Amino acid sequence: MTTAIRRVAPTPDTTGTGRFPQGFTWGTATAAYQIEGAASVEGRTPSIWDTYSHTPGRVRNGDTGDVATDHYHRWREDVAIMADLGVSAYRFSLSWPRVQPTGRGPAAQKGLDFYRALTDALLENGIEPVVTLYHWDLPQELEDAGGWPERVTSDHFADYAALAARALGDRVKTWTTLNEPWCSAFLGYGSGVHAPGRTDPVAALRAAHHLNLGHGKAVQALRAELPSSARASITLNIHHVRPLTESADDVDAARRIDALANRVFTGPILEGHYPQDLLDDTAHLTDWSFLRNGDTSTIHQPLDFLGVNYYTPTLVSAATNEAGHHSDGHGVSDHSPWPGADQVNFHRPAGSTTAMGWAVDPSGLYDLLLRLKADHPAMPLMITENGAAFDDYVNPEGEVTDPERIAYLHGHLSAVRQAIAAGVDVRGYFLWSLLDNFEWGYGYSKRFGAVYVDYPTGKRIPKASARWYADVARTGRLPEGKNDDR
Ligand code: IFM
Repeated sequence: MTTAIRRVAPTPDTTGTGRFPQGFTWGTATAAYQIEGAASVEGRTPSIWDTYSHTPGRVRNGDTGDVATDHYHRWREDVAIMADLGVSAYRFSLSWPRVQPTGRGPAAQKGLDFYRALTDALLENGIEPVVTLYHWDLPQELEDAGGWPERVTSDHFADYAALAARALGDRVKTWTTLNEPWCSAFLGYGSGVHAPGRTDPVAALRAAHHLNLGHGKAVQALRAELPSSARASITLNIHHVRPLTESADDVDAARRIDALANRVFTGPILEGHYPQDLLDDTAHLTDWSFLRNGDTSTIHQPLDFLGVNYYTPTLVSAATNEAGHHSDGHGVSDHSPWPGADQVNFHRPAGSTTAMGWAVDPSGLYDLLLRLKADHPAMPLMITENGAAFDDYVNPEGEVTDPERIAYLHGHLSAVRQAIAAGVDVRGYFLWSLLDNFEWGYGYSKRFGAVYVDYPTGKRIPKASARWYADVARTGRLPEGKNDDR
C-alpha cells in the first residue's frame, strides 16, 4: 500500500559531517545521446532524438547530438578523468540504435565493441560499469511503427535487453532497464517537449504502460541471460509532490500528480497493480483496455534496487482559473504532460534556483527517501542522478569555479546521509553529470557537468566541484562547516 502525500520531516541541516557507510558507491552518470556524438558512424541508425533535434524549432539554438562531447572518440580521456577523481562507479547508457540498428534483428558488432572497450577500461581502473539500457533514444524505425504507445515495442525492448546482456554480461554486473520512463511517456507523447514530440494524452498513458511492460520483460530477459549475481533495477524520477496548502483541494491536486508522476510506475513495478485512483482520474480519457490480463505480474519483477533521480520538489495547488497551467519546469508546451489533471497549478517553491529554474531544496530528497522507505521498506535505493546546472564559465586562469554546485551537492549529500541515519537503505550516489552535455530540449545551453566541456574544441576542464566531489568520494564524508565547501 502506498502512503498518501505527506510531510515526513523538517528540513535537514546541511552541515552534517558524519561518514557514509563502508562500501557506499560514489559514481558519476551520463547518457548516450547526451555525450557520445558519432551519430552516423559504423551502422548506427537515427533515434527519435536525432529526428527530433533535427526538426527546426524543437531544440534551443537548433542544437543536436551529432557531435555532443564526442565521447565516442574521447572515451579514454573521460575514463582517465574518472580514474583521477577516484569514483567507484560510472552509470552510462547504451545507444540502442548503435548496438541494434533499427531496433530489431542482429547486433551491430562495432557498436558492441565500443561498449566492450569502454567497460574493459573502466574495470581496469577499478570503476564499476552500471549500464542503463534505455535513456530515451528509441530507434526511429520503432517509432515509425508506432513507438511506445504500441505493445510490440515492449517485445523489441526485451529482445534488445537479451542481446545486450549476452554481449556485455561477462563484464557488467549492474543493469538498469529504463531511465525516467515518466519523461519518455509524458514529455515524449503528452506535452511533446521531448522526442518524439507527440501531444496525445492517451498515447502518453499507453506509452507509460508499455514502458512498464518493457521493463518487466527486459528484467526477465536479463535474468535469463545473466549470472544470478547480476543486479537488475529501474531508475525513476520520483517527483516529491507537495500541496501548496493543506486544503482538501490542494491535497487532492498533489494526489493526482503523485499518481501520474510516481505511482503509475511504482504501483505495477513494485506492488503489482495500477493504483485505482489513477485509473479513475483518467477514465474519461481511456478505458485502459491496452492493459491485458497478466501484464501487471509481468511488470512486477523482483529488483535488486530502485534507482532514484532527484533534482527539485514539485509544488502544486488546485487550479483557481479555468484550466490549470502546467509550467512545471519540464519545458514549455501548450499541451499538458499530465493527462486528466488539467485543474492543477504548478508553483515554483521559494528560495534559490539553478540555471534550469529549479528550486534548490534538499529537504525534498530527504522526505522522498523517507517516503520510499515507508512505502517499500525492503527495497534498497540508489541515487542514480542528482546535480545542478549553473552558468559556468572558464575564468582568465583557465579554471571553472562553481561554488553554487558545491553548495547544492553538499546540501543534497547531507540529506542522503541523514536519511541513511534515519534508517533508509541508500547504497550509493551518482552525480549528474560527469560532463557538460546535450540537455535535451535546452541543447547545450545548460551545464550539469562536474567537468566543463569547451564544445568547439572538446577540451575537458574539471570544475572545482569535481575536486570537491573527489574528496568526498575518497574520504566518505562531507567537509565540515559551511565555509569548507567553497
Ligand atoms: O539531463 C537529464 C538526464 O538525461 C535525465 N535526468 C535529468 C537530467 C537533467 O535534466
